Amino acid sequence: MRSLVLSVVGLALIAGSAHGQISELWDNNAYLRVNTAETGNRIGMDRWEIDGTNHLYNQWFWFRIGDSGPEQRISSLPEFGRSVQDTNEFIDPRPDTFNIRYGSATTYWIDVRFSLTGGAIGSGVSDVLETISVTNNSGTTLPFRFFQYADFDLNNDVVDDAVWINPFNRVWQRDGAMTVSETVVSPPPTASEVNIYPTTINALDDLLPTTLSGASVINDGIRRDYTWAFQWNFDLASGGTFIISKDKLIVPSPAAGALLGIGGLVAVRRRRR
Ligand SMILES: [Ca+2]
Ligand SMILES: [Ca+2]
Ligand SMILES: [Ca+2]
Ligand SMILES: [Ca+2]
Repeated sequence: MRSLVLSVVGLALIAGSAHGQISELWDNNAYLRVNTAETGNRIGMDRWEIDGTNHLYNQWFWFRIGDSGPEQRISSLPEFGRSVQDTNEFIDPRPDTFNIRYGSATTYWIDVRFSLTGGAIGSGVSDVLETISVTNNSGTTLPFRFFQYADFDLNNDVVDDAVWINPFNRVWQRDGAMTVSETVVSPPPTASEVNIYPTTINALDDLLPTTLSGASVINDGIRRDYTWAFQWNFDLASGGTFIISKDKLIVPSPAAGALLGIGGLVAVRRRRR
């Protein structure tokens, strides 16, 4: 009996180590890293460097089915597969796009895709396009509560000036002249919050069901370690797919709050000529 238990534990350790992978992307002046092996708070996308300066502690995804019990990290599900791709070989022949699939053919798939676009060397500008797809394979409708959590530490130090979400589908965080913004292209989230590390990630990792608070701004002149999160609640019919599309942009300009998406990249470049 004891040896049977030990061998089961051994198999679990081997299965666990298969998740121990780091994926890397590069494009022009930008570098992005995804570390799904991490079991501490710095899980998932854990590095976004622009012109050699890191601006990200981490970003990752949690979910719950129904309104009771804890959330779980998507990386606690079985990893079905992952890949990196080069989508612009004539501009930059390194991998710029990351895909990963969690889940199973009898429950659900959770697919995540990150596409990195760098700016010109020295521009301080970069963009990440993100797509999350949840597909229900279970044969019954599932009430998903899906969470995105982001902890940017701009300019490679933990404290930043301010963070705000408005109107529930855009977020900005600023440190001096550096701003990160995110636009949720579709669909609008059900709830969101800004907070101070580690309140939100502790809520996502605890044993209770979490609903984001709606707190929309922290801008009182005190520099702190800010985080933000979005939540989507959706009933997903068997065979259905729910797709979340969004865009993150880092720009070295305090006016970046008005400059969202690729249009913002173009505007900044034009103004600098
Ligand atoms: Ca490339
Ligand atoms: Ca900072
Ligand atoms: Ca929780
Ligand atoms: Ca932070």
